[in-house]
Amino acid sequence: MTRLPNDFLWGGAVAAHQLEGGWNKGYKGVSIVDVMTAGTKGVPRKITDGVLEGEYYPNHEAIDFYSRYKEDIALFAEMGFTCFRTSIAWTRIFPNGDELEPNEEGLQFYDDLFDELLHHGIEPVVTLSHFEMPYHLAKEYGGFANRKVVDFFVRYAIAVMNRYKDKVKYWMTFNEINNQTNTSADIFGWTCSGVRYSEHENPMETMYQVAHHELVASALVVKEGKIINPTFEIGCMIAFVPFYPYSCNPDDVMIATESMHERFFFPDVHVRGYYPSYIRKEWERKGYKINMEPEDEAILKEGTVDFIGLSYYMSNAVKADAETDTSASTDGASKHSVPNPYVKASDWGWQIDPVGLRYTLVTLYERYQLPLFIVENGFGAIDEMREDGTIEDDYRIAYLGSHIEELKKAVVLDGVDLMGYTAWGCIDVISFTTGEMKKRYGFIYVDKHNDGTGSLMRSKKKSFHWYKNVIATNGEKV
Ligand code: P53
Repeated sequence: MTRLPNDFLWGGAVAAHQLEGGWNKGYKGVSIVDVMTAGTKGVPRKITDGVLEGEYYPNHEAIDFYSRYKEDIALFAEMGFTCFRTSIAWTRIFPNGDELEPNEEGLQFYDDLFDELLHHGIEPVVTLSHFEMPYHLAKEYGGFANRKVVDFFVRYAIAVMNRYKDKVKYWMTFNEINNQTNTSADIFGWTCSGVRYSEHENPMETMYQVAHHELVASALVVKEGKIINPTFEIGCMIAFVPFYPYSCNPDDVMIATESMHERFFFPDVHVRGYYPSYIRKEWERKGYKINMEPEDEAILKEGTVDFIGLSYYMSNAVKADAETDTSASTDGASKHSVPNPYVKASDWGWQIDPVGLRYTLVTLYERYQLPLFIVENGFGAIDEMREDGTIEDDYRIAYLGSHIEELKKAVVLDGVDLMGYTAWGCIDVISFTTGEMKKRYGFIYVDKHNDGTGSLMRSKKKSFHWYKNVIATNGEKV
């Protein structure tokens, strides 16, 4: 094969909370993201105790996709998307999370959304949990630290998989489930699991307990999903920021290997259905006691995933004798991270490395031999609209183009089985890590600003026309 396969899926990716808005419409409940304020580079977002008067919560309105999705989907169709990745807001379906019956208005919203996509020949790719569990479950139950939340999640997943069984074929369970291995910044545990690790006596031990609950929940959902529709393809989703050894000093190489365990831990369990030896050894060494039910071992084994969804934005380098503070970092760094002198960073400090994408694909494919799906990749930048209304985002075209070139090598030269590519934030959305609007990823510009002002009008950027051509030529013209 010298080209990408003809059925390669091309599209864009978003998450419900980052674009829908309508945070209290259609009987939607308050989600964990609805209590997060806006930050900026180096200034973390605050997590408030409920929705407070006088605070600005950027996700409450976001870009109002909730009422404008038809217009936006028409633009995606114009670019030639063959798939579109979004998430279902759990709080639209079960507003508090512990109800027995789903909310019909919420279910209807996604019915209409998926119908609109299918009408344009766009395949929906759906994440069940993308940083938005009901706030009630975080506040009253302690989030996924509590085993009961597994049952609530499975109930929610079954409700939507049943409802959309003839509309959605591709599913993923937990978005970037591995973000929470950084327990020193509360945003990650909060958004992955509704847990603030800083409040726990031993954050890492709690993190593994939470992880176990989510891995069991994911496996149960895979099992149930296959009963609902055996043709479902159900994957996991990992934020893959590879760690390179800073040098060929064997100590650096070994620290990179150890650091990569942070990346492999979750997919190792999702794909193989059991805990890897290095984790069992870590638990033993540190005296961690992770509570497991007798049936869990079988559940993990029987609920392994069909494919691996991944996000790729950057790489990281580690040095054995470095000490880094990661408490305010959003760049996938570990305590041994150092800047890589061979690559440049974005304005938000994310290190740009297209070759790292091929390295990631090859590494994952050789380890797991499962189909891979790049469900996020993109470049967050400040875009300037000119007087005539045009936006010349050549830097974004350069970023995406160089990454697409590398993914092609992974398929054509290395034989990686790659299902598709969805560019992150195909329309400008609220930044996850900072809550800003000015960190933009889109092919479509949205007139909205950090302070919440703006007309919400949509405009095509230069990259819109570029991506359309990439898709039309199945990646040949980059
Ligand atoms: P924003 C770290 C490393 C790679 C991906 O982020 C990451 C992160 C942050 O945890 O997150 C993903 O908007 C996430 C999206 C998010 C996107 O990256 O902060 O799945 O929800 O918007 C980009 O620039």
